[in-house]
Amino acid sequence: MDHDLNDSSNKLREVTLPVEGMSCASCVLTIEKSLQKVDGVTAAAVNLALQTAEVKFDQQKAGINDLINTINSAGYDVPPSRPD
Ligand SMILES: [Cu+2]
Repeated sequence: MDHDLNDSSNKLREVTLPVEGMSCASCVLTIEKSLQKVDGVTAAAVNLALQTAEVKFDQQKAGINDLINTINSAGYDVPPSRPD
């Protein structure tokens, strides 16, 4: 039988990333749509007031670097922050 150390409930991870450079609702939409296109991302919610992006993703398909790269490609910065 399989002894899988990766509990399936741990595959999904949720992170909140700081995002710099957003100024309006369309920035929010741009980032949300970009993140939602990333393979493994199941949900993305960007908060303009807090300047954050809350992302749920499958850790077997995507990593935090993928999320940061995606935000960067959309034209916004993710400043280095406290881990998690
Ligand atoms: Cu904008």
